[in-house]
Amino acid sequence: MRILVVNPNTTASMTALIGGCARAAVSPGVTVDVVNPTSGPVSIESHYDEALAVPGVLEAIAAGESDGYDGYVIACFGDPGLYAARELARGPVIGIAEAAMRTAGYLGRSFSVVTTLARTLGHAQDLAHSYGAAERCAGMHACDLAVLELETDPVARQRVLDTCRAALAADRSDVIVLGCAGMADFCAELSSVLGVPVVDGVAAATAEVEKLVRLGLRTSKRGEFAPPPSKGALVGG
Ligand code: 5HY
Repeated sequence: MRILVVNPNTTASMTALIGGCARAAVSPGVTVDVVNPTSGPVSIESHYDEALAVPGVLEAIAAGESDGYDGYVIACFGDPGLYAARELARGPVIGIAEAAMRTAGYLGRSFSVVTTLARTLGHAQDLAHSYGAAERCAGMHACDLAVLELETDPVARQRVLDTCRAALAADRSDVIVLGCAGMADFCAELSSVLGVPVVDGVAAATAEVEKLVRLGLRTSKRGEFAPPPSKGALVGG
């Protein structure tokens, strides 16, 4: 089995971090490759960033189809390009936000999302509604850290921990969902300190792709996720 994980931003160190967490989530014998677009935003923190990132995500998925990958992860909490990617791919395509929210639903009555910048909270709420997870989401909270500060700020881990603790208290929730792929390597430590399940969407999504492929399940091509109508070459593309 071969899974392709796409980091939609162009920060190589974050792609490497994502790769390590994704590989730790799969069974022996499952190959996980990780890529990021060659051009696009270094981090995705706005609708504008997300719009700029989607073409690179779709190029990676199209290349993965040519290379025969069995399934895909979109490793950014906004799940950029998820539905378009499902139109291109034969196998499953799982975004880390959807995977994390659905996984959290198995572990407690309610979950809290802890993400980076407050400006992304609305989009995360929209995703929760679109995935049918909103009624299980007790609250969404921002650390007020930029995505790349997760790697560079020496107090980032403490900031994330403090925000998780405050979220659990304010929301009286049972589970934490990490709202950024860049938090993936904080997951085990946070869960140990907080004493609650902490879900990292990178691991959850990658394990979900393995499960679906192992069950012989693929994206349905019957309706919405059928291949896009051919439009010939992109004008000026
Ligand atoms: C992510 N941005 O997971 C999101 C997190 C966010 O570059 N990778 C990014 O803040 O939406």
